[in-house]
Amino acid sequence: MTTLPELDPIDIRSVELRRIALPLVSPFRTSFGTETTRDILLVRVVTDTAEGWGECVAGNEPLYSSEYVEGAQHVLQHHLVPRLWTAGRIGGADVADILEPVRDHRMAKGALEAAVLDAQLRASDISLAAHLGSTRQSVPSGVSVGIAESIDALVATVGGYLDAGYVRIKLKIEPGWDIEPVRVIRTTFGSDVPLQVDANAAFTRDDGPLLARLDEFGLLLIEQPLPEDDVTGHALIAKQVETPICLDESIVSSVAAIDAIERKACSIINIKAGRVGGYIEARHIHDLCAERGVPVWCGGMLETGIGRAMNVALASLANFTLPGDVSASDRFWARDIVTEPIRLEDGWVSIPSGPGSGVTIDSEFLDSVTTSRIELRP
Ligand code: SMG
Ligand code: MG
Repeated sequence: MTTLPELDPIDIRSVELRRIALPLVSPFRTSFGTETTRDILLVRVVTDTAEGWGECVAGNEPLYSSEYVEGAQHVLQHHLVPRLWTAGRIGGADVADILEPVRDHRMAKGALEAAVLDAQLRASDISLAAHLGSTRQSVPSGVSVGIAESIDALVATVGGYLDAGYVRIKLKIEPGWDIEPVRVIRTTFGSDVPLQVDANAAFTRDDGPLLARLDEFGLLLIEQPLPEDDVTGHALIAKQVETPICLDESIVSSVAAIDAIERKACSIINIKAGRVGGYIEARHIHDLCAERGVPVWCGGMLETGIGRAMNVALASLANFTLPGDVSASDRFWARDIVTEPIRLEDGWVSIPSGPGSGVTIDSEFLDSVTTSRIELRP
């Protein structure tokens, strides 16, 4: 198991569960649906010396995975936060063990762990990046492009992101929006643009020959072509295509990561802290992939500046060798809820260096987008 530097434990006085509604700058369509406004659950942990924030990546509906925001709030309120009250002084590294009796609900657990870790790191004056073992000051920024209304609209959108400086493009695909969009993007922007696709589980075991038609376009990877639980199916697809298969939804833990690697279901892994239950498990998966020679990259879940800053810190670890979905805040938000939104500088984003996540909440704006708030105490 990954060991991180020891930090002094903290005394948690209260936990706030806050929901905000934040409209996206433009609708984001994937194979499972279209999002226009995000209903986001934030977790705030208060101690006598510091406070910490975590962001829950569960979606409005259980479409990306079985978790969804209302369910995450329920499990946090009734099953996860109460377990902290009996644990005494703790730190971020204790949270997973304390919550272990509760099955799954990794996005909810990850948000709580992030808030505890953020508070603890702020109390210790250490950045999340330094704590996780960051090796860089900035990371290259990739952008995820939704399924468009038309091929022309897709070309315009991708052109805009390339002009903005994004160093890697990911196209969302689904049956019927697969070969053609990739072909047109390649023809329009050339073969030098680092390009990959993400199916969000929309294909079947029979689609090997179709997916093999993507080989001629020199993609970095094909992400999650089949359903989450079909690890063997991914291994079958991997034998039929030359493009590396990358798993996202299937990798819910370090155990799942090792299983997928050993079964040759993927040769690249997308790491999302929320999907695996927190940044510490994410770091553990990073380490075990490094030991096995499997490159990783940092995924995104349309986070606000809180989760985005933490993702960027994670993405600065050594084995994150492919550009992540760590785009600038303005990729999704007209205004972020933090005072230092993530910005693109020549296609790269900087790793926040301040304590914890390194970002400061814009309290006035946060209050203006808040839809509900509850405070939990021992
Ligand atoms: O945050 O840049 C982002 C979004 C990246 O495409 C992205 N995420 O499957 O990788 C993925 C999707 C999941 C989010 S769709 C709700
Ligand atoms: Mg994905």
